[in-house]
Amino acid sequence: MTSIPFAEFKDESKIIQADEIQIDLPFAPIQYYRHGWQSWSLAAWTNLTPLPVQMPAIYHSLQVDVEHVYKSHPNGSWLGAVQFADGNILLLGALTLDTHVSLINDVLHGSSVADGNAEWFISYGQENVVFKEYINALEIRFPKTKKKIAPRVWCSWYSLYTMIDEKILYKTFDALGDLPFDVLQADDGWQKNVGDWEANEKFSTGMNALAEKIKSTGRRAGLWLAPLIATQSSKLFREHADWFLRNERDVLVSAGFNWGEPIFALDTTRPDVSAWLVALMKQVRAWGFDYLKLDFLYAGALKGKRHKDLPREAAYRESLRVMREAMGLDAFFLTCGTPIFPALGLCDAIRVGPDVSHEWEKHRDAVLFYNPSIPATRSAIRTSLNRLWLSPLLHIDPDVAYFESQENTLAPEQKRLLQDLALICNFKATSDMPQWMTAEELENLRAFLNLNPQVTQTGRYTFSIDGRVVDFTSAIALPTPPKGLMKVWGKILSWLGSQPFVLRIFKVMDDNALRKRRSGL
Ligand code: 9PG
Repeated sequence: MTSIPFAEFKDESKIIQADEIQIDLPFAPIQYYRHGWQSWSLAAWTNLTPLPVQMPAIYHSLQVDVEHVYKSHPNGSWLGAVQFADGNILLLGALTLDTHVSLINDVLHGSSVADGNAEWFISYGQENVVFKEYINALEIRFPKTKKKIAPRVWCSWYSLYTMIDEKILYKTFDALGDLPFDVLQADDGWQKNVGDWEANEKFSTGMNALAEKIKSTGRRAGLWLAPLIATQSSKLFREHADWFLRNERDVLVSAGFNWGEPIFALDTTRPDVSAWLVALMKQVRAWGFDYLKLDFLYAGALKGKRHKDLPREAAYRESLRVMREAMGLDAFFLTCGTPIFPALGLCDAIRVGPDVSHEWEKHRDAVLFYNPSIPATRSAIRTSLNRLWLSPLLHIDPDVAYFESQENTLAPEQKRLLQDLALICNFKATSDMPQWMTAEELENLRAFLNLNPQVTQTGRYTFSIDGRVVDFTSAIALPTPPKGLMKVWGKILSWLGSQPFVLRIFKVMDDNALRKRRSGL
């Protein structure tokens, strides 16, 4: 254990090699910066009282780092920071993977599970200066890939969800007319199953034809895949059960529950799995797609007994390197649901928050479940804004913005916040169906896509965009944790929400609502 006195980094930041490190805080802190493990995990400045454990537990492996979810002290992945009453902050941030930071009784602790090579950056001072210095140090360890311009993307997810077919997509691509999009991206719904990455019966003319259709409109073709997971019902899982990650007791490691069934994680350190991933990436490129959104990537970094005995994040990073090489540097590579640090330097863009939704916030999810990872616009804005400091390293994707009001309950000012966030991140995407939009909304979308505003940050959550003041404070606060009967009610609902049969009923209801939504198209 290495202990670093305040005097050593008070005036100048410091880099220290140590597997375990601790810093006695010089003053009492008032806030802690928690940095969640993957895209969908919370990043936020919070007070020092423990946060409730987010529910339902069935989603833990899919939303947070399960290895740390029950810790009550403020903690986070790779870095942690405290703020003092005078406004200054103290940051302890790793420069290596497989590291974690916690605050226990006014002592910041950094720990590592990869023995012998952990390295830490320590700095004290003004928040923006400290994070800038940290980024500079990170950039040396995780050199950025040559920065491409972030394309303007239309993605199918946030309107049609899994209810896509080639007829509706082709119609939509035509209806997008000459709107200045660079990429049209098909999301979840084209594949036979999660794990079986072939066109399903709704894409009967095949994936080549889909890419061709997109390219005929003058845009690049984008595709969603979740290459590191498979559902229980997939052919991949049934035929290659030995490819999937198991724990020390030889039990399959859960990668969560989605699409109405359990999902499992590939052991990417197996040579046969790695060869399969390479072939998959080449196949997707051969179909004609060169914008790849790879999703549910956290599964590659779950704890388990791997073929090669590597720390879990190192194993995951190696799988990203393999996929990156196979897809080629000329592809635009967006990682999603990804542990943040292992992806640095290997992708072009990273999703930095949970999914948006056509609702601001659901009381059940935000308050009763205390879950900041379930899709909701407010949660997406909160976590993305708290990860803006990453932007010098790579493109940061705050998820899509909305413009239409037919299928959307966001207030105009809430939609505006999402649009402004996209301008600040300089990553513009939407899923809005032109068929649902008024002439005015279409013009707003066009103006947004054409805009390259002057952005200055004026405070932690305030900005000036071409001279206009934008304040995100209303999106930032976390709900007050439920107490008494509300807490009990939350637990009951969460128990119900962890029952596969209940989740299947919800899925049937969601699918019906979706079918109704798209019936007019
Ligand atoms: C496709 C989608 C979209 C979306 C991704 C990802 O249960 N969850 O917490 C959960 C979070 C995110 C999520 C799905 C489930 O969405 O972020 O853009 O591609 O997958 O299935």
